[in-house]
Amino acid sequence: MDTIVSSDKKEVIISIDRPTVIIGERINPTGRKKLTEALKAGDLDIVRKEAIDQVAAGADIIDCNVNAPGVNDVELLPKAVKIVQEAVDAPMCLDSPNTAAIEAALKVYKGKPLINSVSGEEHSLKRVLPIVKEYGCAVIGLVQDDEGIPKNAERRIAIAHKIVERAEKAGVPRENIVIDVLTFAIGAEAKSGLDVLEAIRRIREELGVNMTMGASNISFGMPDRAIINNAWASAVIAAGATALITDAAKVRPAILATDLVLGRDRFARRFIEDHRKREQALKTQ
Ligand code: THG
Repeated sequence: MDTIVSSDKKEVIISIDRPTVIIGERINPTGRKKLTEALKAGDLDIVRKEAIDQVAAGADIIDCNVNAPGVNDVELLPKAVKIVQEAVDAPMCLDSPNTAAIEAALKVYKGKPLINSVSGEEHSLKRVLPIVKEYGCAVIGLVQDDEGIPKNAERRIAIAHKIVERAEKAGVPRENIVIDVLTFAIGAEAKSGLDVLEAIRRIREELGVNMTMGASNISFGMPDRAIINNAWASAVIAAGATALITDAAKVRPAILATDLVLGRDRFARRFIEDHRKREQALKTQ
């Protein structure tokens, strides 16, 4: 199953038969004071720079979240979209809990974006799916419902089924849904990792949809986060995730190595190319 997202200049295909797609997570004020302050002041210079740096680091799609207390993202998200689309060719993932901001951003976006996100919660299904249908975009389906993030694999799988069914009823084809199985921080919920891997395997078998996963949430509150994020990226890709929301600069080498050992990098072309680039960068330092 192919999930296609695009800008006016570039198309990206998410598929189990292709290399893992990297959704760059860095345009997000969570845990970033400087970015939050800049966004409050309406200053989008960091947003532009992050878009350019992430593409240089190998991000395929740029997630854009400018939602923070004190920021009117109905106004700011469309501005950020324009700036990112001027700066880079990569398609975007429009990210906001505020449906009005998503709609405002869709009005100016050129191409077919990914929306982050709809969930299994009633209010979300009702509000977001009609917009996804109207604009013909793709959407991330968070495996979470009115009772919160499930604490076992079974419930995660059931919510994934519910999201796909409701989307198809609303006229959104299955290939435009990318399920996100969501994980807790490993420090808070030790069994969560295994549940998520089981859910990914079963959802792939039962629904065949593409799946994404934030590869940085699992390590919140732990030291050496990059090591944990890399291990987690390998595990979820091996289980069947096809797109990761992550920091390309820190996690891409591990993703390429995982694609290589899983036979998703023909002739090791991508891995070797990336190795050469890193070697070159070291030499010119
Ligand atoms: N699924 C979906 N969307 C998501 C997530 C997900 N969006 C948000 C998040 N998870 C992915 N994005 C981030 C962004 C930042 C961080 C983690 C995940 C992060 N920030 C550092 C911190 O908070 O300490 C600060 C980074 C810095 O200063 O450079 O870790 O799972 N669909």
